[in-house]
Order: sequence, then C-alpha cells, then structure tokens
Amino acid sequence: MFDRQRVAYLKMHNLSRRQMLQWSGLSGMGMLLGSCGTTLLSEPIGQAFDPFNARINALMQSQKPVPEFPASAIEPDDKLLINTFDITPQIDPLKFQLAVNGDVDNPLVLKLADLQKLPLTSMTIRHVCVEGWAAIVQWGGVRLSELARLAQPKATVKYVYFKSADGYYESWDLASALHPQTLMVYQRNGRPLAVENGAPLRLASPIKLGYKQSKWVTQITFVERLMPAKGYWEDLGYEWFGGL
Ligand SMILES: Nc1nc2c(c(=O)[nH]1)N[C@H]1C(S)=C(S)[C@@H](COP(=O)(O)O)O[C@H]1N2
Ligand SMILES: [Mo]
Repeated sequence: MFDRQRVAYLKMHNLSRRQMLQWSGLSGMGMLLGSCGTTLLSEPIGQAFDPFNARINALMQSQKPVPEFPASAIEPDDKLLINTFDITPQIDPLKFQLAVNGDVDNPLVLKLADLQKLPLTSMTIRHVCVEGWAAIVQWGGVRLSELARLAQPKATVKYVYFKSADGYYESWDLASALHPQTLMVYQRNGRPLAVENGAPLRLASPIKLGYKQSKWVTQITFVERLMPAKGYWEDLGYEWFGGL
C-alpha cells in the first residue's frame, strides 16, 4: 500500500472509531426505545401486521436474482487472491458475536451457532475485485434480509453499515443489502470459511464489487443517513455504490 494511502487509512481509522462510538450510542438508544416499544394492541389493526416485513418483501421482489454458476465452475482456492489491506484478525469462533443494531425495533446479538440455526442459503457467483482479478466462488450463509426481518429496522432506514474486526468499514444502500443474494456467509467452496477470507462471518453478494464485501464483520447497523465515513476504499476515492 502507498504511504499516502496508509496515512489516509490511519486518519479514517480514527474517524471510524469515533463513528463506531456513535453507532454503539445509536444501538443503546435502540435498546432503550425497544424496551418501551409499542404493543401490538395500541396500533391500528392494519399496521400491527409487521409493516417492515412487507417492505422487505417488496424490496426483495423488486430485485432480480443474478444467474448463478454450476458447481463445476467453482475455481480452485488459489484462484481467489486474498485481499486484505492490513492485519488478519484471529477471532475465536466460540466467542464471536455479531451485533445487529441502529434504528431497529429489536437489536440482536448473535453467536455463530445462532446464525447457523437460521436458514442456510448457498450461491455460486463471480467475485470481482477492482484490482483486476475475479473468481467463481460458492458461498453459504444467512440472507441479510433474514437478519433484517429479525431486527425489524424502522421505516426511516435507508443504509446499512458494516463494522469489521480489522478496522474496515462499509456502508450499503438498503435495497442492495436486502437483495436475496446478499448473504452473511460462514462457508466457502463447501468448507467452513477460512480466516484469511473473513471467518467467522463476512458479506458476499453478486451485485457488488469485492471491496463492498466486508470480511470479519462484527456489527451491522441500520441507519437513516450516510455518515462522513462511508467505507474504507470509498473514503480514499473509490465509488460508493460499487455495483456490478
Ligand atoms: N475487513 C476487510 N474486508 C475486506 C477487505 C479488507 O481488507 N478488510 N478487502 C476487500 C476486498 S478489496 C476484496 S476484493 C475482498 C477479497 O476477499 P478475499 O480476501 O476473501 O479474496 O474482501 C474485501 N473485504
Ligand atoms: Mo478488492
């Protein structure tokens, strides 16, 4: 990495730490609000029926699944370059916890075992890195929309932030985050995800470039607005949407 980039990274890393504090503040607020949440009885009958699920379904149905590859197209592991800008965090899978929070009615803290009890979705897609390599990979994990269903983001939510154990951070638009092939994965090419590739848990999606697909994700935060820190590479000049 260029020195210039490293300096910028360190600056952003500090900023992101402050940002993280803001997010945990947000999640604390979510919990406070959650604890005095509305009862179904106090709401008009029509709205009591899970309005966000309807929104998730509408967003998911408006997006076409990307065609997948047959298992025979999966490329050998060495075709997939490891792309990590700095350290590789070692996370004990038994101690690992994923926080799902922000502007949600039901903040969650999930262990890997909890995630593994949720419906498993598998997909074989092409991973594309802007540095000029690509590989066909099989990923297995939980739909992010499934986690949203459980956390119940408020109707005002438009973006999702991902915090990683190596200091990496990303933000996505809500529609892309709820795409049926946007997964939080713990398997790759039929095996448990390797540490270098983001274990215990990483993002994977056929609709975004590689740099949007955070590895070692520990926190998913639903928000109304984008913050000054949008993403590690984006804050160094890469395009924010990063669509494929
Ligand atoms: N936390 C974290 N996530 C990350 C990165 C990183 O450096 N740190 N690199 C990104 C980039 S640029 C790419 S192309 C992919 C690479 O995934 P791989 O190392 O499993 O091939 O991870 C993405 N996610
Ligand atoms: Mo990348």
